[in-house]
This record gives sequence, C-alpha cells and structure tokens, in this order.
Amino acid sequence: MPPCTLTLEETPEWPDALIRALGLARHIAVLTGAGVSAESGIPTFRDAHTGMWARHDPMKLASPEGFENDPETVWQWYQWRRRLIAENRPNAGHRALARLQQLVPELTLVTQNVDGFHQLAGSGPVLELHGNIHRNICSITGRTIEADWIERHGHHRPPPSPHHPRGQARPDVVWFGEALDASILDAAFRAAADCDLMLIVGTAGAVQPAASLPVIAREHGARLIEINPERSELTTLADWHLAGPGTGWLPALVDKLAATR
Ligand code: BV8
Repeated sequence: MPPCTLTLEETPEWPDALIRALGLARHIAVLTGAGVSAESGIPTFRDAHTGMWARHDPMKLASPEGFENDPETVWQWYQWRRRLIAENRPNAGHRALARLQQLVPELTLVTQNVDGFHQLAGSGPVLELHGNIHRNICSITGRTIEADWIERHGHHRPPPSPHHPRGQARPDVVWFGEALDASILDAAFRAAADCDLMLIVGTAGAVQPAASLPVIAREHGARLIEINPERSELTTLADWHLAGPGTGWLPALVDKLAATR
C-alpha cells in the first residue's frame, strides 16, 4: 500500500487517521538522520560535501581503513565537521522534537547523527546509534580521551593516545564496518518493537542496522510517518510521507498535536 503523500503547500486539512494515530500514541519512537540537521548548515552524507571535501568519499573517510590509511585526512575531516557544528545551532525541527517529548506519554529518540544537536535543542535521553563527534577515544583501547589532552596537541594530525603507546586519538563515532554499541542498539530495537507510532525524519534509509528499525516497528503494528523532501528507501513502509523539510513539518505536526491536548 503506497503511502499517502502530503506536501506543505497543498495540505489545508490533516488526514484524520494521522491526527488520531498521533493523539492516541502511547509510545512514539523517532528515527532521525542527517537530513534533520541539513537546515542547521550541516551537509548530509549524500549531498556533495562542500569545498575541500567534495572530492572525498565520506564512506571511505568514515571507516577504520580510511583512518588507518590516512589518519591526517580523516582527522582533519572530523575537525572541519566539528568546527561546522560549533558554528551552527539546532533548528526548528530539533526544537519541535524536544517539545513533542513533553506532549506524549513516552518518546524514544534514536538518531544516526553524531552532532549532538538533539540534546542541545532540549531532547533527552537520545540514543546515538553512531556515537558522538564531540568525544574522542584511543584507537587501540577505545578508552575516552579528555578534551584538554586533545587541545594540548596540534590539529593537523590525530594526537597520540595517552592510553597506549601505539594508539592515536579518533572520534568516538561508529565507522562503517564497526559494530554499534550493543546496549544502545538493543534499546533502539526494543523501542521500535514497542512503539505505536514511528516518526522517521531526514534519512535515506540506506545505512544498516538503523534502517531496520522502521521495519521492526511496522512488523509490530506501528503506524509510520516519514518526513523527507525526497522519497527514501523507507517511503514504501510509511503510512504517510510528509514531503518537505523537517523545519516545516515537525513544528506543524507538534502544533497540531498540542491543539488537540
Ligand atoms: C555494522 C558515523 C556490523 C560516522 C555513520 C546489513 C546489516 C548490517 C550491516 C550492513 C548491512 N548491509 C551493509 C552493512 C554495512 C554498513 C552499511 O549499512 N552500509 C550501507 C551504506 C550499505 N553498516 C555498517 O557498517 C554499520 N556497522 O553493521 O557492523 C558488525 C557487527 C559486529 C562486528 C563488526 C561489525 C555501521 C554503520 C554506521 C556508519 N557510521 N556515521 C560519521 O558520521 O562520520 S553513518 C552515517 O551515514 C551518518 O550517521 C549518517 O546519518 C548516515 C547517512 O545516512 P542518513 O542519515 O540517511 O543521511 P543521508 O545523507 O544518506 O540522507 C539524508 C536524507 O535527508 C535524504 O533522504 C534527504 O532527502 C533528507 N533531507 C535532506 N534535507 C532534509 C532532509 N530531510 C528532512 N529535512 C531536510 N531539510
């Protein structure tokens, strides 16, 4: 059954079934991807990276092999992304999700993003499937490396690790080919299985195991709402596809729910 697609311009009236699903939901699970931060000035993975990074493949940079082969380039890519995140702020979509959490009995926010913008916007706790770019760990032991140690070393190459003679500092994110944190992934799977409604915002649905969460939700009888200007690999699973940006649809959806409270 193809989803019912709504666009912001043409939709004077919300489908009753959508508002009912939203209003009756005991537990809402939210899955976000890079698209939810796009309007905060953070390029998504699938958009061509701007400037000096346009010629690099993020799939290679975000991998242990990439770091092993060229630690300086990978480190500088993360330093560039950290600066970009530090220079930007969460957007109306992040803030609407934080507000939604106050309006429903239970909300589990699962993100593929590493920018920490959901927490900055007031959401919490957040299940960060792919880690957090603001933390660093030892490349050998996986132990956390404090920010002041990083500050004390140059920024062009990964600082040496204080935890192992052959170790280097690396961002505390899950690279392609690396396992996700088992307890975080388990909590995400449990939320997907338990929720009555899953809100999928700004993800192409191409990265596993994150992209399995909507499948699990569907299999357990949840309704699915997708917010994305484009169709994704998850659109066919959705009951409703709200075609447009997170900063447009999320505030409108939360305002609509608040009006029924
Ligand atoms: C693992 C951290 C196993 C780094 C990232 C099947 C099962 C299991 C694994 C696999 C599998 N098949 C393949 C794999 C391997 C791989 C994988 O999924 N490959 C894909 C590409 C085929 N998966 C893994 O390697 C995972 N590990 O499974 O390990 C294992 C087990 C035991 C022992 C060892 C190993 C690890 C995956 C995690 C990778 N790390 N991030 C970093 O960020 O630097 S993923 C990375 O990709 C980001 O987190 C980002 O979120 C994600 C990209 O996906 P999206 O979020 O969807 O972003 P994208 O740019 O693609 O799309 C943006 C969307 O937003 C678009 O749809 C666009 O239309 C929309 N949009 C744009 N503007 C807006 C908008 N939406 C709303 N509003 C807007 N304004």
